[in-house]
Amino acid sequence: MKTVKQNVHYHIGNENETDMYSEILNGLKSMPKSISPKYFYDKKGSELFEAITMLREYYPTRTELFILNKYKYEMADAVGTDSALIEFGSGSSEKVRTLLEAMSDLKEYVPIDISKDFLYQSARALSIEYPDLNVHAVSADYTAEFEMPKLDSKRKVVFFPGSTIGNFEPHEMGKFLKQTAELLRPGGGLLIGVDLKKDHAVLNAAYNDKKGITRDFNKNLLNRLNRELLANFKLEEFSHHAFYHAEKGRVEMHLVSLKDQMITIGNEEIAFEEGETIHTENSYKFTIEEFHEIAGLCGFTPKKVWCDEKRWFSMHFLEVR
Ligand code: AVJ
Repeated sequence: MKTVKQNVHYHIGNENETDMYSEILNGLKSMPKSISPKYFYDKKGSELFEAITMLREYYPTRTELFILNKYKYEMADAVGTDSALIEFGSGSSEKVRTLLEAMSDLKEYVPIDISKDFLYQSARALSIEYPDLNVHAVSADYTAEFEMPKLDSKRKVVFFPGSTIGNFEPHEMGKFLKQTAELLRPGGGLLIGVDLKKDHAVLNAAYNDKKGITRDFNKNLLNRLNRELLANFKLEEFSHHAFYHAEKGRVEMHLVSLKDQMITIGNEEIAFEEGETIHTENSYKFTIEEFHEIAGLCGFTPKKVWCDEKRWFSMHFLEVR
């Protein structure tokens, strides 16, 4: 039997300590009602998000991949030759493959993701494709504290694509960036995808696609609560509402109750008024200057920015002071 050379190592960075039921119940008892967007991504939700990234109206994924592919050699240069590349929320490690095309000398790649089985499987697959790369898969919630494996490289660079940073509230974003700066140490780098402010019609269309995939993605959250938390939401009694809130600089997604109704979840009851919403996501948009200012306050010095021609999406390289 022929064995395939693999340099893949598995680590537990932290254990998930949040209790989904109490967290969601808290959100549903709050005024206004809300649920964290992290709960979108069960199996069906991840598949629906994947389908969203292929929609004509949803420009971010396609645009970021275009920027990555066009400037991968400049990005590789910024990362340098004796750096370990650490990816937050690596998923299937699809985007990093574009970078790796320009980084034949990279020695260590550290994908970090909360969904352990999928992470380990993706790390194994990547390791077969790149037999000389040391892959350290870390199962962890990267927004909390986690333990890093021991690395050989002199410098660390975090890769954080997808504009996932837009899901954080301003105070969470600050906390996250400071925590990342601490992990990286002075001289370390951050390569991050940031979605930009633009024509409101473009933003509204991206979260209200014609095929209704974003609607299904939003409403799938109710299916998940029905299944996993023994709730009894009727999907036809809620509608998808997504819009750009210019003053707040964010796209908001909500689920709107179409009538006065009572919902059971586990052994609790939640009352909804007609028109009342569950706020399910914020997706903040930035100008390049706004992002530089926030990152600057958190210990980073902006080094380089890459954009598409329309300036719809940006990728930044920053260094810890
Ligand atoms: C994965 C958080 C970047 O905010 O655009 C897509 C998720 N929500 N359509 C985004 C999402 C609705 C996406 N992020």
